[in-house]
Amino acid sequence: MMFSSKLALALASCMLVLTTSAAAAQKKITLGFSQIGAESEWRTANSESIKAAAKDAGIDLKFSDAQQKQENQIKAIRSFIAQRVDVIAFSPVVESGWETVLREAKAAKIPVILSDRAVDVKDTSLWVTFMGSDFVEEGRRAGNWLVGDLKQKGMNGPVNIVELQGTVGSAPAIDRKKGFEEVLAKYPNLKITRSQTGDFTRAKGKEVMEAFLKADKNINVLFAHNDDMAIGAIQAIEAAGLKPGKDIIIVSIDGVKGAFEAMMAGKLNCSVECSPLLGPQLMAAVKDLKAGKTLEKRIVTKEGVFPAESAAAAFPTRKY
Ligand code: GYE
Repeated sequence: MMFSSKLALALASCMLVLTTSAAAAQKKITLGFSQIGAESEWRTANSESIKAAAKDAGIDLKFSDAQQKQENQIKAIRSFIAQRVDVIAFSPVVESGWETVLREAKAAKIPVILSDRAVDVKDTSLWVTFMGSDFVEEGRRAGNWLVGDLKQKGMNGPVNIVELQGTVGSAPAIDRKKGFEEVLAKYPNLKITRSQTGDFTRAKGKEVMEAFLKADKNINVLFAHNDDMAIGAIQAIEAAGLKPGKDIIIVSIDGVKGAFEAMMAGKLNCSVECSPLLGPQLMAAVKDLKAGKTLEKRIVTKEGVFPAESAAAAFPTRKY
């Protein structure tokens, strides 16, 4: 009797261990992701990368599209907190205004990963890591490519540059401008004569370029903070009877398929790469966090520069 009750107890506890470990194995990690919207080819590729990588990693992804509105992102993050997800990640549409909601996530002990864009908060313990590109460096790369191209073309006189900025207050718009201007500062003959936001969209890029062209007959160069705005601007330039890529030199950022097509058609001169394929590294970070590992505070994406001459050779291997 003594023996059998001990055995029963051992068996019961053994089964308990088995069932709890099976439950743990079955309990998927949940990740709440707040995406900005679908403003560009880049963003669409980024969303696809995140969804595919979550599936591959067996992570339960709660994906929310904010349609370019910060208030929608804040709402989404609050709902992730209420649902008690394991990890929250988001791509902040603008840099400022995140303190309150990030403090709420911290109080709920849910770690937050910044994907693609940075936030401007004093207390950096409010997020665990920021993964994405170095946007200042991208701006510099665009500037340096331009300087080399002008030199090659023997354009030593005054050069008038118009700029299509990204979303006002966003990290890539602020930083790309900064990096580009840093290079221009060394060349007094290169001047930004007009600069306005095109909100990272084709439609806005086209509209603002139309206005630039109406007001100004002396535009030599267009620097667009992303390819989509450059592609919109190309339409405006053609509609004005000018040749994009020839009458106006165009350099933009992202390296999306549409940009490669424009380069191969001779309408875009250079695209600086910014990879949207952040999904796999995001899922790896989520798993590392759940395994109790400490993450690097900054994970930088590796990228290149594609002048038009290299477009046809690189095109078949492009993944976005
Ligand atoms: O360059 C642009 C998109 O944050 C890096 O956002 C991203 C930028 C990208 O809309 O096309």
